[in-house]
Amino acid sequence: MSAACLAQRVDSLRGFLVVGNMDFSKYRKQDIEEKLKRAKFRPMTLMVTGVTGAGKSTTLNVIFQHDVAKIGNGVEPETMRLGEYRLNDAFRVWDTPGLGDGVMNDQRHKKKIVYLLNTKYQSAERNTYGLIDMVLVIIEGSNRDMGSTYTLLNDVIVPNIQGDRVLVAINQADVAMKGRHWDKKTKQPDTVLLNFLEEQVSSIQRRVKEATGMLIPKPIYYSAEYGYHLKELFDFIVDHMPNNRREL
Ligand SMILES: Nc1nc2c(ncn2[C@@H]2O[C@H](COP(=O)(O)OP(=O)(O)OP(=O)(O)O)[C@@H](O)[C@H]2O)c(=O)[nH]1
Ligand SMILES: [Mg+2]
Repeated sequence: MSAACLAQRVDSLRGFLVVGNMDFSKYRKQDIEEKLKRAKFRPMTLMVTGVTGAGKSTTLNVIFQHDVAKIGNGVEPETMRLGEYRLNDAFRVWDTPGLGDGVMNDQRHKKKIVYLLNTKYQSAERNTYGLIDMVLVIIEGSNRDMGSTYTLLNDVIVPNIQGDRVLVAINQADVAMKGRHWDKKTKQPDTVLLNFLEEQVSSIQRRVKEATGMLIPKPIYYSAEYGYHLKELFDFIVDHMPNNRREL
């Protein structure tokens, strides 16, 4: 076996260990296919966005079960380019660079995201539609940089895609209370942290409404690092898939 092949095996094994035997390329595939058939478009294309260090790339790596996206050290922004990943022939995801990376870089990153949100394709009937069907905004559980999240929502997301195509999810549930009340063995929060996360969900939904005017579905919380609520994250996305193409 070549070194590259071995490395890939190790990577996929790591993903396997994190989320058990969950294979997201097959999970709810039939359901997704049926939704797309009714909506008359294919594939479903999701853009993942959020401030730098929120865990966008980590989330994609566990869903795809190997290292598709480069993960940062939490200080320097890691993803600098837009990148497309295919989970299967019905579902694609675009990873994006995170805001909160200094004024100049943020301008550059915003431009890339706006460009992606305005990228069009032509259907067989020669109508044009937006490439991105839906946006997932990832927030980190500790709420370190909510200012950048609101800037992202207000300056980039709201003006460029319909609000009912936007979902918010809270990652890093394990460190939402600085690592307290998280059981590393069972990979679960205790009741104190659970209550805290539930409150956070309501407060973020309310704060997003106040800051942007958008009424988003109740966000879910998860931990990409521990594979906690990843199935719920995927369900959240599939359950909110749009039922038509995006007019542009
Ligand atoms: N504790 C904890 N750390 C996490 C979790 N998810 C990601 N991280 C860590 O957070 C850091 C940043 O993760 P990335 O996935 O690179 O973040 P990103 O959102 O892609 O960042 P940019 O590419 O810079 O926009 C890494 O050190 C991850 O290991 C999580 O659920 N819990
Ligand atoms: Mg990244």
